[in-house]
Amino acid sequence: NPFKSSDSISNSLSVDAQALQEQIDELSTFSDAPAPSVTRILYTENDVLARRYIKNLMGLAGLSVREDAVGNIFGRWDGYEPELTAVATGSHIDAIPYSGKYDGVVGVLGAIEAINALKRSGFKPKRSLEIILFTSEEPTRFGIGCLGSRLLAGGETLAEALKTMVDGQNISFLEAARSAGYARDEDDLSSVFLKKDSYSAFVELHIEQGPILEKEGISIGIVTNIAAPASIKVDFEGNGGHAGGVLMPERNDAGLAAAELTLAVEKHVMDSGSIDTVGTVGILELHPGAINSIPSKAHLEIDVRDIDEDRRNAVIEKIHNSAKSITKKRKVTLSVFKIINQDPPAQSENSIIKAMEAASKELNLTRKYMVSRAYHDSLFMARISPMGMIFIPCYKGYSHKPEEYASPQDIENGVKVLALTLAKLSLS
Ligand code: HGY
Ligand code: MN
Ligand code: MN
Ligand code: MN
Repeated sequence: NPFKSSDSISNSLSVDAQALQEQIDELSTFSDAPAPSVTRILYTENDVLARRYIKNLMGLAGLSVREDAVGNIFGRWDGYEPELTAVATGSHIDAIPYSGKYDGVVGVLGAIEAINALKRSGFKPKRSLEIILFTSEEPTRFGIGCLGSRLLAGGETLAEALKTMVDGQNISFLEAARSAGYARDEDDLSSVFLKKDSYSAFVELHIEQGPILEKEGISIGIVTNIAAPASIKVDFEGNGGHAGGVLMPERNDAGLAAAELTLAVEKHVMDSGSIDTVGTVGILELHPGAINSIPSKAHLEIDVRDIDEDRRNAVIEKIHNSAKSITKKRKVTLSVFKIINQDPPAQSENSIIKAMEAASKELNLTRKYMVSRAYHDSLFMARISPMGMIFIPCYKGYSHKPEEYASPQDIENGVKVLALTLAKLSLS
């Protein structure tokens, strides 16, 4: 191995930024929404086409490719001591409706290009390097985020729940998985669970999805911890009725109950005592959804996060109490109040933070420690492996919308830091 240490690699690393940009653009065409938006939902035809595109690039990079029962895809570069636990990296390529083309994608295509750059530099890994394409990071189709990485981290309750889970069109998870060529002849998904020490390190490259790096003109974000996400589903039910014929004192309007709870979410979040608490009602559906019919049912989905788990849980408690008091005051029924996920935050591993910092320094890139307010597959990989995340700036912090953008230079910087970090961790 011409490189006994990783610092001699930094000046021989060459990233093909143009090819990478072309791949990002080509991948974005596998979408159910017209450009520049991207919609790519788990197990849909465009998801399958995108997966095929990535598997092909993994093959061209000389990686051996395997897939698990739910479609997590692994591309491996064997090290010269293959019996050692491997170093992993990766991210996701699924995209929520009408979003952008960089979220997740930079950490998958960028990881393949990082491997290509290491190969071009003559580097030989001691620990094998493995790229993971997590099967679905977004919650869009089955209402729970990080489905693939939760299972890899040993999500027993999720594996059980998936046997009966259906999407908005009443298609079961297993049916959808099988339509994409996964979950053959097995209802039991425990084969997906990874053993505890499968990896000596896991590192994810991702756009910041926030404005700090761009605003401060800093090239690299070194993530110290990932905020704790939670999601809640709520249904209110009332008698509904004719918008003209029913006088106001006779009504128990489910839509108004949902509106009041939505404002209560904002109030409890704002009163948490910290700017780090955030809350969103991203889904609010009224039934029957006719202008002249009093809503008889309202469905809302609440996303609450904080870097402090107890503070977040206290807000959830208050939201639940508000839902109950609104129910009494408006004489509606609270037919559903279901916490879908209430996850702890994750801390990055110090040794990985040091490796990412050293890599950024060797590449003369400005860097900054920061929190990830978005969740990522890293949040769950942290349960079975030491974890680290590398952020690159994105335009005005935009994400989850078509204006999402990261420059080829910023992407190249991120790929180089990832490549150098993987090299260091592989030789450790
Ligand atoms: O919502 C999130 O934080 C992630 O981007 N899915
Ligand atoms: Mn996302
Ligand atoms: Mn993402
Ligand atoms: Mn994410």
